[in-house]
Amino acid sequence: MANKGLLYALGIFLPLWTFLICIFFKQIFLIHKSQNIDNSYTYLSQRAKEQYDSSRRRNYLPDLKLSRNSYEDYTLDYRRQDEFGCFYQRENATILMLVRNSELEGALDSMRSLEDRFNKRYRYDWTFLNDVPFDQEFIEATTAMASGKTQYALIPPADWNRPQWINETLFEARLHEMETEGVLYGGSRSYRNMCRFNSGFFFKQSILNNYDYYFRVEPNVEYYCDFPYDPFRVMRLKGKKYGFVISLYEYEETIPTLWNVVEEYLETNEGKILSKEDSAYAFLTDSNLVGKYYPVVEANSDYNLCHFWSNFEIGDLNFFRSDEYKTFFETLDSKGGFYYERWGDAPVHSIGVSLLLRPDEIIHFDELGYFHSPFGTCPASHAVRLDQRCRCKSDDVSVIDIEPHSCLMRWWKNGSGKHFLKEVQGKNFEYVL
Ligand SMILES: Nc1nc2c(ncn2[C@@H]2O[C@H](COP(=O)(O)OP(=O)(O)O)[C@@H](O)[C@H]2O)c(=O)[nH]1
Ligand SMILES: [Mg+2]
Repeated sequence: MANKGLLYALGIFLPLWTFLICIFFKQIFLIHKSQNIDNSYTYLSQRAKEQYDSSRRRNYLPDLKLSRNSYEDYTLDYRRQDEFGCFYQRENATILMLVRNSELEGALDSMRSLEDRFNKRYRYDWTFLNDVPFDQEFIEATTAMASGKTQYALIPPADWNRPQWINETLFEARLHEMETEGVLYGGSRSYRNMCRFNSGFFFKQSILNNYDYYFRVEPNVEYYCDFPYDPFRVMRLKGKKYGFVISLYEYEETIPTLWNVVEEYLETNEGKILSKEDSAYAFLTDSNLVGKYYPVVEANSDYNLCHFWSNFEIGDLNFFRSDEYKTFFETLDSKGGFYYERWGDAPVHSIGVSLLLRPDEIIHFDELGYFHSPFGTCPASHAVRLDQRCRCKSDDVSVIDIEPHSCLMRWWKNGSGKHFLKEVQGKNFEYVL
């Protein structure tokens, strides 16, 4: 009877016990597995933290090169404490925005982005310019958004408005014509004032008198990555006078006669300015095959239409204040092309700096991710993007860097060059485009 009872008990309880034991081991297994997953997550995040966080702090990593895509003999590691215990030194520079009251929201978006990515650590002044008085709301909101001092200036009418000597009948006719042809901003009067002001007058504003460098910012732009250095400091220490991030082809219908005037200027000033060989003249005129591409548009003059996109620019104000640039601007201005055509400040600055500076005085900031509709730039290296907390991908459709309509490859070829990491390894492979 006892055996029968035992068998009966086993018969009922054995499957139950087996079931319970299975569950027990399964739980152990799952706990173990999740611990493994947790461990691997911990390991991965720890590794990323070591790799990127510490490099951001830069306290105990080897010096970083100025550009992770280019090779520099020495570094510009500003983020270390100096001997006075101060982390960030500032240059004599200001961030500069020409803006309308109605663009407040866009101005704040740009400010928030630049403060986050760069300026909150340096607290550079913000200077705002307008052709009409800024309103209270604009001043309040932008001052609240800035980490540094803010200042506001009204542009004198003589620096903004169409000069008296512009032939009104011709001007109106051209305006109408360009509007009918669908030229971008072809029918806009204020856009022309803005382009002429940015070409020849912004640096004359008395509010900028005591600064050496400016960083132009427009409403509705975004800076995709943390700045790995203070670009103003790079400019000063490396003797740069103009910095850009995007370069592309200009719409020729906005500047049909600009290059003729430039050629006149070159002839008249021969011997007084850099020779074509010493300047970046070739960047403006090379229309040969570069890499896989010819220029996307065949220009009617020797100018290949390449220009630096001036909604982002960092420049040396003393260069723009120089007699050479003054003569250059005045020659162009005297022809009336800012009004009879629609010359943009981007080609004017670009031609000016390319003719009057040595290529090594112009810098392409290739780590500063940036977006101004419709184009952007994003660092090509995955490691750089993580290191600098970038919010872009280099294959985003808007990223123009090595697209056919970008002039960047022409800059690498004809400007201050492009060097690649392979050279660092001492093999001295030159990448020839
Ligand atoms: N104060 C003022 N700023 C202007 C005016 N027109 C354009 N801007 C500014 O000039 C810059 C270029 O103008 P934007 O409309 O962005 O031209 P786009 O970038 O060429 O499409 C921006 O910073 C604008 O805020 C204007 O009439 N008055
Ligand atoms: Mg704009």
